[in-house]
Amino acid sequence: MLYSIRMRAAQGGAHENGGQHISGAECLLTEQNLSDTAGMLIQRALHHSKGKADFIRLTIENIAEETIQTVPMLKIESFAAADLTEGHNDAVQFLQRAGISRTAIDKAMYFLTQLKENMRGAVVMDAQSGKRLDDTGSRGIRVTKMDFKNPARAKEKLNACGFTNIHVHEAIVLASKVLSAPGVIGELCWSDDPDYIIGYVSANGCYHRITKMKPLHSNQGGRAFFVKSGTDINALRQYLEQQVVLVDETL
Ligand code: PML
Repeated sequence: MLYSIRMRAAQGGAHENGGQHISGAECLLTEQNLSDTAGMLIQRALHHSKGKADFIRLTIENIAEETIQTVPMLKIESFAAADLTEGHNDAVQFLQRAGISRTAIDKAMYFLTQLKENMRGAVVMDAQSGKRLDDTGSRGIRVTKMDFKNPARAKEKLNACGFTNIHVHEAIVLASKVLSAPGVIGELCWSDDPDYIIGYVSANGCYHRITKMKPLHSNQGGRAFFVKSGTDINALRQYLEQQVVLVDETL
């Protein structure tokens, strides 16, 4: 039997009461591993580069096995950018190759670099016009209920290719789920952690990992999903927030 465990942590009280988002993480696991993982997630919330959380929410939910969907892991390619301009130019190129317009890309870049407050979820944009299509405001759409199908095996494979940190392990799971969603053709992301400047573009079955996507010490980061015109945004949100997905690196 599988359980979903999710941690969300904030400083200054709960998120819904104005607390500043500090950390979030999740995995799917068996009952035997729940307690250890809960402890690990709490430690993560208490020791974060964005500060010490004073509000931590842990959610544990049983998952009906027959509802789980399995999707392939994206392949990963790494690009060493000399500076931010080169990193952003690389990102533009990968997104354009997927058929996303320059207007939409520029709007997403502008959105992510101008964020005034921390946005935990993602914005959804029309891949041609760049119009924001979700109605979630500063909350954004939050991708949850996902993990590797076999976490030990997948991490071993990623580590062997030099992708050794928790950011890339978690991001590849999320990006694989997002690109498997109906209507999504690309994603642009960089972290809001002040000490983490790597970001990625996922498109065309590939996670393009780009080494410089934002200035060091900046806490402006987030995600934009690009969708085909006519995508059913409610169905998309339901898939991203509710559908349990396992990512299989052998497919
Ligand atoms: C995040 O952790 O918020 C996003 C991380 C994006 C880059 C992960 C990587 O490939 O190192």
